[in-house]
Amino acid sequence: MGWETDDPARYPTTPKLKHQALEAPSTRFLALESVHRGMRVMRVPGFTFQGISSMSKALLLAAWGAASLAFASTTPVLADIRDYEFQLVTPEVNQANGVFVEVRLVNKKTGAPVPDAVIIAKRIDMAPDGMEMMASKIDAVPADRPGHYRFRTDLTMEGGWRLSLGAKVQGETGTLENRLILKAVRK
Ligand SMILES: [Cu+2]
Repeated sequence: MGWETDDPARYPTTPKLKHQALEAPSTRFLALESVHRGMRVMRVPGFTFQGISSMSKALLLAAWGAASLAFASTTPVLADIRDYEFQLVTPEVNQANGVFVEVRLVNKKTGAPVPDAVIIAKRIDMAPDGMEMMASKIDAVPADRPGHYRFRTDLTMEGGWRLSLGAKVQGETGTLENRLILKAVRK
């Protein structure tokens, strides 16, 4: 049900670490959210942010700073990796077991296909239809065009599926993370 990882020898991080890396945005969000919660707690009637002691304000600002720092430290400079994007070749796929989902990786600035990326994480689930727990097995299989990446999966139910991909792009630092929505339809 979790992320499946490829080529562990090449990227010898544990699946858990990878999972965390891929979930980093929500972790960061939680950090910020907890600061928000703290501020909300301060906003009880007659006890406004302005009303709290300068010591508490300092602590609050420190917490905010720590959260921002956490944001920065889990987000390497992604100016380059953000130039890339996975795109679905076909947004509608036959609802069946053993079907293929194909994506292309493009450089958004040039439109050029990008070959030889290494898919380090992949997951497919029915999050778009409110069934994030409903994940299916997914395997990378060879694609016949450079810059294309192909997966075999079981689309066990009609409806919206989310394909989440994590990839390393040759010559770029950071990890590309994309979530693509496709539709499983009866043909
Ligand atoms: Cu479902």
